[in-house]
Amino acid sequence: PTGDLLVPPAPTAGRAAPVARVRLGDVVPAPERVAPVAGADFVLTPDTVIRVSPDDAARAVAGQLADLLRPATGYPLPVADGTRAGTGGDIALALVDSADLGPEGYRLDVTSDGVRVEAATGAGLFFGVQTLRQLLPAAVESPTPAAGHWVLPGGSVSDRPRFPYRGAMLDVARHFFGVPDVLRVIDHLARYKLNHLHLHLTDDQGWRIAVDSWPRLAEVGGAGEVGGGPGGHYSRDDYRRIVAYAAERHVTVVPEIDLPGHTHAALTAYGELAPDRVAPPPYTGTEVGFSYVDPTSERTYEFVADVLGELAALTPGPWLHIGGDEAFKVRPEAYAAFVERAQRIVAATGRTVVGWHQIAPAAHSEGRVLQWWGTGGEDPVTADAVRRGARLVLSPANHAYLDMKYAPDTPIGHDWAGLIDVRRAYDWDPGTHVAGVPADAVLGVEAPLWTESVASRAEVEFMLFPRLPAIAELGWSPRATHDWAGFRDRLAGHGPRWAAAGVAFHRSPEIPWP
Ligand code: TNX
Repeated sequence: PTGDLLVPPAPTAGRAAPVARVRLGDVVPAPERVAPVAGADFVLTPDTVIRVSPDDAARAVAGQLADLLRPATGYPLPVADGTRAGTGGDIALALVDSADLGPEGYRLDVTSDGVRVEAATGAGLFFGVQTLRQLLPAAVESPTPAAGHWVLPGGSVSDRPRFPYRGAMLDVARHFFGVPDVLRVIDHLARYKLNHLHLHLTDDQGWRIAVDSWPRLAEVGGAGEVGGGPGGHYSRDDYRRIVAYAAERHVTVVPEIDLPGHTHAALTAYGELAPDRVAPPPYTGTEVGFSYVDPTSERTYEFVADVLGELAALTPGPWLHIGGDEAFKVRPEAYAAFVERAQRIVAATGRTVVGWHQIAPAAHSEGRVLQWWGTGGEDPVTADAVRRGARLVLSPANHAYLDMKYAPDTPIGHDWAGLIDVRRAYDWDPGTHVAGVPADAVLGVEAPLWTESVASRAEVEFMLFPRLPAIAELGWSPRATHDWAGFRDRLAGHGPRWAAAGVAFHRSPEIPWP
């Protein structure tokens, strides 16, 4: 009877399991090595147990795996200590001592007997689990029980990232996004093995983080946004929640306080920081480059030290981003002096400074990172800063800016850096992109989402998907895997996953969606 086709066969020993519909290589970002084995597919059943090596990192990832799989499968998937060889039917997660997997790598083995993920760290196990998740049918993304043959394709994957820094930026200043929206973005990063969330916390239109020593920044400076909406800000506890949720997913939060320009919202709260000492009215437009804090005033540096000090205390990660872009009204010498002082203030907090590449002319400071958003391939000033010791995070605006339109008829977004379809987001090489910058000076990649025209969670997702996975693949996958046709086909399989998960996305015509 045809009705039987809908019922998953009972996976008793000796019985042929259904063949997986996802192939082992259908993973985004592309893994370093994939070796399929025919006839070795694994079937998840109501009796599957998740077994872990007896340590907290493996237990934590096992809990996350169970949380991912339970809603759609409806299976109990208990987590138990002890990975035993020779017991069939289980998923094992094991921390192992292995130098070649590195701090984020993993190995995944699928046989008809069981699944095993090995890594040297919790992060590696977590990324291995993201791969495992993509190898199950798309229906696994459903938040409610779904019909599915829960089959994983047989074989092994061994994998680790090309670059240590793989990120996305969310501009919460132009439009404010509440904690649940930010947590959902973190989930999206985790799916694609991105490990940094850059929060653009301040700009002309809003100041989004509570600062105890300067309370009006958030109370007054946070009460608006582009277009005149109510805005908002994160309390210290909100911010801690975001940081903790990210950390559980091996994502580091990179907070940005944009200085000395893009500071109009701060000036509305504290006129004493303004060059003319007069607090201006709020700004709800989308121009850039008109505002700055007075670089000749000592009060400005007290403000910078107080804000960055509080932010460092709330932020366990190593980075503090000081912005530095588009301070058009500050003369170059005053600008460089300001940046050098801000870099020293960051160093005093024990953190490493990140800034947009405009900070390149300033003196080097230990470890500093420039976020490059140019549109060409030539930038002698940035290349010189790299020779003086800076490293780069690449966010070329004409490839990686997720606020650019996909096509002329994209309903939201900009086009000053051109139109960015999926192929344009994918077809460049972070290792060779900027002339005179060697691959070993490239820390990684980041896809920024500016939000002048992006006002809701659905609009965020529409701009992220399907381009974010392209940038993620550039950050993670070895260059040898780079291949547009292959990427396009792998990416196509993610449409049904996003649909099942309720994620809005742009149905780019270049992708052969099923
Ligand atoms: C430039 S690129 C900016 C942002 C805007 C963005 C819009 C950079 C560091 N600054 O202030 O939001 O363009 O695409």
